[in-house]
Amino acid sequence: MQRSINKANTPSIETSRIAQPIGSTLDRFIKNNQDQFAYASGELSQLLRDIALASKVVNREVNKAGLIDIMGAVGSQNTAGDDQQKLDVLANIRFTRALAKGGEVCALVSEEAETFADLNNDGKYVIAIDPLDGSSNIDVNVSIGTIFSIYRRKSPVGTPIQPDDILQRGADQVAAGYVLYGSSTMLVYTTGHGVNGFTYEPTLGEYFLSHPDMHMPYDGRIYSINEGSANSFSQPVKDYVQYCKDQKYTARYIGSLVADFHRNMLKGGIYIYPATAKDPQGKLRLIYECNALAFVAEQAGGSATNGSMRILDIKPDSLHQRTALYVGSRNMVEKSATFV
Ligand code: FDP
Repeated sequence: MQRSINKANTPSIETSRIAQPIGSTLDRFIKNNQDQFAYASGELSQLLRDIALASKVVNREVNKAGLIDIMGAVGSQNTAGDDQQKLDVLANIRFTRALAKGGEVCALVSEEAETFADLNNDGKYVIAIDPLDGSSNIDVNVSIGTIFSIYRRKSPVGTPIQPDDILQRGADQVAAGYVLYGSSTMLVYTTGHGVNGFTYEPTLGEYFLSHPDMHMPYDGRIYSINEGSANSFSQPVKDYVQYCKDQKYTARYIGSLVADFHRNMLKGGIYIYPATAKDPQGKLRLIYECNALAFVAEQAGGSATNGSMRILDIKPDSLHQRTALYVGSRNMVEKSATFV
C-alpha cells in the first residue's frame, strides 16, 4: 500500500535545518559595519581581519597540540616570571607577524615581551595583546584564549611612538575582544557599538556570526574565583565569597580568564581575581587582559571594576601594570563593591 505523505508538514530541503543560512561571515560583517567607526578609512577593518587570520593559525596549532612537539615549557620566563609555554611563544609570533605585515599598527604591547614592539611609524593604531591566556591549561586540553585591545595613537602618524600612545586609559579603546579556543573557537569583539560573537567553521576556514548583539545577563548565580588562595584574600573579599555561598551560588573556575569570562557573558556571573598577599596589586594585567574584557563587558551591559574603581578609568603608568579585577553581570559586580 502506498503511504500518503502529508506535504504540508514535510519541510522542503530549502527550508529545513540543513539549508538554513549560518549567518554573515566575519569579513562581510566588518565591511557592512565599517561606517560605525569614528575614522572609517578601512585600516581598523583590516586590523580586525589580521587578528582573525592570526587566530585561525593559532587555532590550528592549538588543535594539533599533543600531536606535534608544541606542548610544554620553552625554558624561559615572560615578564610576569611565568614559565613560557611553547604555544605562548608561537601565538605571540603569529600575532606579531600578522599585525606587523598589515601595516596598520605602530606599536604592539604583548604579555610575552618586556617592552613594546615598535612596528611602523605610519601605523595609526596601538594594539595590546595577550596572545595565549590561560597558559597553565594548554597542556591539559582545557580552553584557552587570546585577548586584544586596539587604541588609536595619540601622536601624529609618521612620528616616533610616545609613552602616551601606549599608556592610554581603557576608555580610549576603539575596539577590543577575545578569541576562545574551546569546544568550538569563537571570536567576540566590540568597536563600541555592542558586542558580536563569531564561531569558527574549520572546514570552511571562516568565522560566522553566531551570537549577534550579545547581552550579559544583568544578574547571575555563578562566581569564579580561585578559592585555593582564600587564606590570602582580604577580609572583605572573604566576606563576599561567603555571601556568594550563602546565596547558594554555583562556583565555576576554569583558570582561563577568557573561558570564565565567556561563560559568565552567556550565563550571568562574576569573575574575580582580587589582590592577594602574593600579588598585592592583583595578578592580572590592566593593559592587555583587563581593559579589553572590561570594554566588552560594558558594551554587553555588564561591569568591571578593581573593587572600587571602573577598570576603564584607570590611567596606566607602566606597560605590565597589574590590577585586581571584578568583572561580569552588573548587579553582581555592584554587589561585590559593597563588600570590598
Ligand atoms: P595563566 O596564569 O594560566 O595564564 O591571565 C592569567 C591567568 O592564567 C588567567 O587566565 C587565569 O584566570 C588566572 O591567571 C589563573 O590564575 P590562578 O592560577 O592564580 O588562579
